[in-house]
Amino acid sequence: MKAIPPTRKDRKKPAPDMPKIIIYTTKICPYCIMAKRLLDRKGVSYTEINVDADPDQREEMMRKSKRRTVPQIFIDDRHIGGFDDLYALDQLNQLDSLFERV
Ligand SMILES: N[C@@H](CCC(=O)N[C@@H](CS)C(=O)NCC(=O)O)C(=O)O
Repeated sequence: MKAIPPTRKDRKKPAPDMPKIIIYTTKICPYCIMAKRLLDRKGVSYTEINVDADPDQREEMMRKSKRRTVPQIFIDDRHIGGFDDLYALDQLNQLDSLFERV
């Protein structure tokens, strides 16, 4: 059978150049839910690391953030903090620009 050349529509779009967002969470955590809701509203994708059953990841979260509470949010290697910090950045209109790369 003859191969059909890809149409414009079939061609893959380049992946958007988004920063890597990591959110450390636990299962029962209202602040984590609020933080994820805010990120969802922003339409950004993120990696969630649940530290409930993973002491190594919890250790890493505490080492990187110097905090014990969840959530802890990182955009690329920049530590944002918890939900309050994320929300405050958004209120100051300083969050959206962190999702963009130049
Ligand atoms: N101000 C923090 C509050 C975070 C917080 O209190 N998280 C709770 C879970 S929802 C927690 O980690 N509690 C355990 C602890 O305080 O050690 C934020 O906005 O992220």
